[in-house]
Amino acid sequence: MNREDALKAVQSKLTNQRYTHTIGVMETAIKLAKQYGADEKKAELAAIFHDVAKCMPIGELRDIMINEQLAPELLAYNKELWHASVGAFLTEKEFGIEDKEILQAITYHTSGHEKMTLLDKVIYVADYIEPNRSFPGVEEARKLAEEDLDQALLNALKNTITFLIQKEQTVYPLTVKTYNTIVKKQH
Ligand code: DGI
Ligand code: FE
Ligand code: FE
Ligand code: FE
Repeated sequence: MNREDALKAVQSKLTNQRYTHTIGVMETAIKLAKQYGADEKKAELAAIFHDVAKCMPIGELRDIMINEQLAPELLAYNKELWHASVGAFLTEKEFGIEDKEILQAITYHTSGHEKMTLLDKVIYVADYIEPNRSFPGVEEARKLAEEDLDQALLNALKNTITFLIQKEQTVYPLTVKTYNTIVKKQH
């Protein structure tokens, strides 16, 4: 699917703000893919579809998760995580994108996972630092992404987990496993 058709496909499913975020992730993902040698076309498509399910009603997300038996363990955790699995499902079933690397990057864009590929990392980091994001620490996160993709990934996971703990929210075990895997590689 070309960029124009992909953008048109997701636009009707997203609020204006979420669409703007998606464009930002797309541009950032292409830039990171160029810099770190990931497939730019796959980065573009994964970025365009990564949040395709983000604006759906929670009940609808839950129904799809149950009916399609997508990651049942996710249902016991925060609903913020559900759009990633459902997004990958819709990207394949509704929009016909069958590339497994693209679908995997979408599935794990919120939690990460233990064996992240270059493309998975590019999407995870692009989602975190795209130009429309503003939160304390985003400048540092952007600087790290220019220097070292793994450091940028670790920083984003660290901040996300810290933020969740501060708000006394549950942390999905896979998010912690991802963090552990990266820390172990560093030492
Ligand atoms: O969809 P986006 O807002 O672009 O970004 P995202 O899909 O990376 O993250 C969505 C939200 O999910 C964000 O507020 C952080 C939260 N999140 C990430 N990992 C976990 C999590 N929430 C919980 N409860 N547990 C996690 O492990
Ligand atoms: Fe998301
Ligand atoms: Fe993210
Ligand atoms: Fe996103």
